[in-house]
Amino acid sequence: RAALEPRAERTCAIVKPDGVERLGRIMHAIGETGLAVASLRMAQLTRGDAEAFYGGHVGKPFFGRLVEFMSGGRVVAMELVGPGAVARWRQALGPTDSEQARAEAPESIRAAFGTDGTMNACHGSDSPAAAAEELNFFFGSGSTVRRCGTNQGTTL
Ligand code: RTP
Ligand code: MG
Repeated sequence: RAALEPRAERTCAIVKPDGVERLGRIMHAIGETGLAVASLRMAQLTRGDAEAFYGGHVGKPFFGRLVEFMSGGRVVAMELVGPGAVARWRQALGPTDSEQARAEAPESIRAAFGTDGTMNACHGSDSPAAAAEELNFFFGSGSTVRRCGTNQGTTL
């Protein structure tokens, strides 16, 4: 019966600009989580987009660095769906700091693909409510995020 089935949850994953260079390998790692890719979009964030997306971090010492990084190249945003998607994806990512990930979670995506504390390959929503907001940011009908990966001018 539907009520007894594990509840399908959704999360917002982003392959950050440093991860896009190794997108194929990261997609393979996403496949290994068992989560389904329900939506996918390549985009180029402006500084304003990055400030809005990470608005909860305004004022933190790393905020400027984070905004420069996230708007410095293309990203790939995805909607991942499956039981416990939020926690499952964050578990696959490992700790925020890539060096800490290599020490504490060597099998994790950030251990394999991240560089340091800011350039850490991928993002994951930290709650179902955050996931809903973030998915709306990239995939909602009112999204103003600039698409790329079209045949009309993507610059590699
Ligand atoms: P995310 O939101 O990207 O999935 O990462 P998170 O939850 O693991 O970490 P959070 O605290 O939300 O930080 C957001 C992103 O800001 C950058 N950051 N840099 N000390 C630093 O240089 C620093 N701390 C955080 C990272 O890109 C981090 O993922
Ligand atoms: Mg976060």
